[in-house]
Amino acid sequence: MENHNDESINFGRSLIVPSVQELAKKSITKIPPRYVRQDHNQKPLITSSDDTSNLSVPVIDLHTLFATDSGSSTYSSELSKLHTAAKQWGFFQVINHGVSEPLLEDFKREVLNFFKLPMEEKQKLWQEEDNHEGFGQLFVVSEEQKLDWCDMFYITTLPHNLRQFQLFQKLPPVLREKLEAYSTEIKKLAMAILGQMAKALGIDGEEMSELFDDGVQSMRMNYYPPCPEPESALGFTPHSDADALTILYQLTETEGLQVRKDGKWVSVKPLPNALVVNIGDIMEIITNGVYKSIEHRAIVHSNIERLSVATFYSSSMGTELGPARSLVAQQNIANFRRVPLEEYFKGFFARKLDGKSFLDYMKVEELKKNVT
Ligand SMILES: O=C(O)CCC(=O)C(=O)O
Repeated sequence: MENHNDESINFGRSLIVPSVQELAKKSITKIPPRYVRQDHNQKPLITSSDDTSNLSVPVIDLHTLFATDSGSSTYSSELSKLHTAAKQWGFFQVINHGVSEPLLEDFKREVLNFFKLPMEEKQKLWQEEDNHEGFGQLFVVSEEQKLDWCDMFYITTLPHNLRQFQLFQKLPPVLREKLEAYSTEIKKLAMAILGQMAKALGIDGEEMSELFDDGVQSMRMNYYPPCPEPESALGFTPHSDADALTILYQLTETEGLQVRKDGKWVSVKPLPNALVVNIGDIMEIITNGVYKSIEHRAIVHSNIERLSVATFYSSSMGTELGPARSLVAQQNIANFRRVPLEEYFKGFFARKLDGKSFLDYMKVEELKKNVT
C-alpha cells in the first residue's frame, strides 16, 4: 500500500491467511489441520482439572484514584491495590473508568457491524503482503505455522502522523467516527492509569510524561467465530503484549480471555461496563521488572462467537526503550538493555508469537549469555 503520509511507519508484515469467519460459515465438523493445535489422543488444551473458578483478576475502582484526595486512606488503599495487581497479576479490570457508556455502546455496535460486512468489502481492507495493518492475522511467518481461530483487524491509530492514511479512508464512516472518539478516550485513560502507576512506583512524573505524552496507539479488533472443535483450537496463541499498557474491551458476554496465573489459566469474566487492563512488555522493561507482563490466550466455543477490541499504548516513537532512569537510580541495577523503540517493535513483529520469549531477549542476563 502506498502512503499519502511519508512519516507513517510500517512495523512489519505477516503472511496472508484465509478468513476464519468465512471458513466457519461452511458447515464443517472438523477444522483444517492448520488450526489443530494438538492431536486428539493428547491431553486437551482446555482441561477442567485445572479448576481456577475461585480465582479472579482484581477489580480497581478508578473513581477512587482519579477523584479522591491523594492524602486520604481510601486513595492509598486503592493505589496499593493497583500496585499489587500490576505486580502479582499483570492484569486487572477497571470500573468507573470515565469512558462513557453511550460511546462504548456505539463503538461496540460499529465493530460488530464491521465484522458482518460482506467478504468483497472486507477484501478491500485486507492486509497487503508488505504491511500487517488491516484484516488478517498477525505474526504469521511460515506456511507450516499453526493459525489462530480468529479474524482480526489491526490499525495504528496514534499519533496521527503514523497512520496508514489510505486504510483509514476506507473504513465505514460511522466506525471511523466512533473509533476516533474511542481512541481519544482510551488514550486519556491509559495516560491516567500510567500516571497512577508512576506514583505507586516512585517514577519521576516528568520522565513518565516524556515517555508517553505522544505515545503510539494501535488497535486490534478480534472476531472469534464458533468452532466445531473448540478443544483442539485456540482463538489466540499464548502471548504477552509488546506495548506498555493494553486496554481490552470485551464486546460480548462470552468468556474466552484467560490469564496465566501460577501456571494455571484463569478466565477473565466480562463485567458490565468494565475494561480489562494489562501490563505489556514495555512496562515490564520501564519498571525494571517490578510490574509483570503476563501471558494470556483466548479460547473458543462450539456454538457462540466472541468479539473483543484491544487498544495498545506504547511510549513515543523517538524514545529509547529501557528501565526508567529514576527507578534505576533507586534500585542501582538495570535488568533490561536499552534500544530505540522502533527497533524493538520491528524485532517483535518479525517473530512468531511465543509466550514471553521476546522480553527474554531484552533481558540483560540474556544478552550476557549470548555474548559469552
Ligand atoms: O480477545 C481477547 O480477549 C484477547 C485479545 C488479546 O490478547 C489481544 O488482542 O492482544
